[in-house]
Amino acid sequence: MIQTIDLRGTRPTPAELLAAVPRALTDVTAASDIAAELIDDVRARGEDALLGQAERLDRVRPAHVRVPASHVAEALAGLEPAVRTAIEETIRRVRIASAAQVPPTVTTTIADGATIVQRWQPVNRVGLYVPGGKAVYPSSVVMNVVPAQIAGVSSIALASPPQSHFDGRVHPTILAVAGLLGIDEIYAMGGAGAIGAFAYGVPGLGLDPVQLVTGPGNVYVAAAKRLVRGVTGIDSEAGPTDILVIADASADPRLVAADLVSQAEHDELAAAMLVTDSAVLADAVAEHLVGLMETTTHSARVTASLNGRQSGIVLVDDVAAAAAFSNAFGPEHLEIQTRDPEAVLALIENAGAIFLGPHSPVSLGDYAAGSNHVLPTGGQARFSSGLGAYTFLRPQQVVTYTREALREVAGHIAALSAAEALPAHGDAVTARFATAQFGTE
Ligand code: HSO
Ligand code: ZN
Repeated sequence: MIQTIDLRGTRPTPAELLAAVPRALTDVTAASDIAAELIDDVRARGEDALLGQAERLDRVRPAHVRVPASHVAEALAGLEPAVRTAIEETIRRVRIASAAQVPPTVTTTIADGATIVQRWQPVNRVGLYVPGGKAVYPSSVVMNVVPAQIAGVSSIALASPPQSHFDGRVHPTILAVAGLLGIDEIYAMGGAGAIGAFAYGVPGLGLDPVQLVTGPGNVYVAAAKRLVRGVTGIDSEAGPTDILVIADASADPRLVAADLVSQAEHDELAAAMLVTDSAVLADAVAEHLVGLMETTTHSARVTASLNGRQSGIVLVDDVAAAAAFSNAFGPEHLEIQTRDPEAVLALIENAGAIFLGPHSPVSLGDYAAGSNHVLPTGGQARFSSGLGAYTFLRPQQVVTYTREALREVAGHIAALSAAEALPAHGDAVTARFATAQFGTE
């Protein structure tokens, strides 16, 4: 049975709210030593190391680490038509939403003749990791590749573990989706070793180092991303998924329960939370969950997630208190199913993605809303965002001053350079007004 926590009549601090439903701990630091060994092995022995790691960890030796074009073509030919159509529609929608994430170039005039242009420059080359363990998500290929393409990244490599069920090939649906997106640099490699290969390159494979590694993965992948950060950029570290639903008496308990189960289906450690001011709704949802836990396909996993300490139904005094709880939690996915969802939205600060009203379930966002489903987990929504075109873009400032505009601030630069005992800084400015070349004044 899912736990119920009654916070009505209390005024908990954000820290106390978090302690009430602690997230499942995944110990990235503990995985670090093993991840470091795997990365070092790839740096030292290249392709041989990747093949050895595949044999040991994926229990299959791929015939090729670099996936031949024929494997992609075969996978595309075998893709079920309904899945192909669905993926194509997802791609179309994510492209539209991602295009809106590219900020415009902005020119700011600071003073007469003094301008700063802020432009957004894509990183040159990215490595996208697609897990292949208990979770194989072709939809995540779309969610990683499309924003990178929309941002203008010119070189995109993809890695996914070789599958023992498919003769050491990358999962065919992943290959097919990569094919639909025009990705032709694909590697059958997984785990921490794959992250190391992206960061440092593998000359024997023709794999050049990337500037940014993105994509989810298990705790070893997260540890590897932490280790290579600085050598290459990374997106956020992915942990177990979570959903938090804010609902009042107007919500349909059947739908709330279905949405909680939909994310619990990912992982025993997934967190599923309902925060409500209605004891009647709370009871009804708890009852529906009992039924669903038994009948749902991944019953054992869903039951473990919903009955875990990280999941629960939280009773609060009103929707404002529910919003405060959610802000402290920083959910990856937040659903608002209340009489006036917009009014609750106005109170929300921290969330990876927000789903408003009864017809916007998280699974819509997972597959076909157009929004991105790679979102900050583990409370990272308090300081970071989901994946988007902006993930692959860097703002750059371009400074242009005329001689007259420079003269206006020359005195300030001289004063500050003297104050910092860096007189050559000031001299670089005064030189522009004192030499024969520039005229004397
Ligand atoms: N809900 C997951 C993404 C996903 N769902 C992939 C289905 N497939 C994390 O946002
Ligand atoms: Zn999902």
